[in-house]
Amino acid sequence: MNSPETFTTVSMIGLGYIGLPTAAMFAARRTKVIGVDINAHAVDTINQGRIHIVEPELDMIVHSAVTQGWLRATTHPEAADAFLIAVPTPFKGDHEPDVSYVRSAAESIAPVLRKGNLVVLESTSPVGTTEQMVQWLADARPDLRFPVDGAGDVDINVAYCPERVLPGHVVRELVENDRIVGGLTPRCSERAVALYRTFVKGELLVTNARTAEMCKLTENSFRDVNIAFANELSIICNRLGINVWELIKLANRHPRVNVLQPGPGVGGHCIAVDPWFIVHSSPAEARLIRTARHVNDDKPLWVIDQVSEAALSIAAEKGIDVVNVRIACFGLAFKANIDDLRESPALEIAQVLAERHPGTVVAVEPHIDAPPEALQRLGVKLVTAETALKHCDVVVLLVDHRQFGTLSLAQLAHKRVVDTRGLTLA
Ligand code: SAJ
Repeated sequence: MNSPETFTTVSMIGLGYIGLPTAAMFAARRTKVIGVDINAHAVDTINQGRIHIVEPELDMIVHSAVTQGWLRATTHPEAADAFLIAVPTPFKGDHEPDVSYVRSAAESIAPVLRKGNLVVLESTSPVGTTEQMVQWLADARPDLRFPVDGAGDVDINVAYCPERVLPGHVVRELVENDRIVGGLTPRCSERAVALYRTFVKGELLVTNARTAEMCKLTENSFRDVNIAFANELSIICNRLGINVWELIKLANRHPRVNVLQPGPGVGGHCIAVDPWFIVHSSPAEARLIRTARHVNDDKPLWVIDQVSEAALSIAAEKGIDVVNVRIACFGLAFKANIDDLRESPALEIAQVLAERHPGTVVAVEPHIDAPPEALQRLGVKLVTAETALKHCDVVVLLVDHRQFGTLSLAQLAHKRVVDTRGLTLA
């Protein structure tokens, strides 16, 4: 059987926030990469040496990989030595994991698989998905032997290796972070380690596929539970008249305490999604993990209530109708110093406020050029911080962008401030 430790051609299925940077990393190490995506626009953009996502440094790496011929994108899988799958795994209905993109990806590569190939799933997945994926591959290719039920003598090696990079730092973290490699057999792990060694400088830690799947879910659930703790504390402290940011700073001086930061809620589509995969697999047992999700999901509503209270008191002071109170939302992104508005609690809050106060809400978001459509429809304008401060009655600080660090207390004097990030109180 031909199962080399060197991989001449790697195929990346899914060219999004993880797939494209990973493809670029292999290409930068002079491995031939065939990138595959169902999005023809993404494929065309990449083939022109450009990128369709925002990630620091990635544009230059992709540009040189494409112009030097190491990276090429296509909408149809082609033969390769290794296939990596990085497609979305959202949830549907009542937080039920949707692995249909993994299934489509597996079925799309099945016809071009050859003896000696390695297939690695990178998408965040419910426990058991890698085994399920092997079954889909085996059903499509009965002529090949797959590592089903622990079979050792196989034609195709399969492993799970979750990504764990932080948006905004992807290029560095892809190289430096340790990674978990969960092969369906020890030989599968060995080959996956050899593949990632192409560009990973961090440690490659070997386990089985189910543990690797659960490890990824655990990392993001750990963060979610800890953010929920901080968010709950912020609500309790508000009731008790305590500055939560000062409190956390003081508590964190204990050598074994490290409380995270409260915010307007948890955004992005990793931390707010992945814990549900654990809850779905063990609904009776995952009590804390489920509650943390609810605490974080409810936080934007609490912020909206705070803004409504502030607006009511301004309206009473000025003798105007509450709908005419002018509100400025500082930040729309899901976290600091990025332009990513996906699943952003800040955006959700701005939207509800704009519905309640038609025509009087403005947004300040230094990382985008125009308000997203949902806000445009509601008449929300994007303005500078200066303009916002000049015209508004209530300032809602939603994202701790670097640019907002320079807001002075003098500028905020005479305003009602709802500070969800501790920008004025830290
Ligand atoms: N947040 C807080 N308080 C905090 C930290 C974060 O409110 O103290 C909020 C952020 O504002 C944001 C959300 O949580 O709305 C998520 O931000 P994040 O920086 O915690 O994480 P992501 O979603 O950008 O990336 C996470 C990372 N996971 C962990 O840190 C355990 C990253 O390493 C993963 O690769 C990524 O999820 C993923 O793709 O799964």
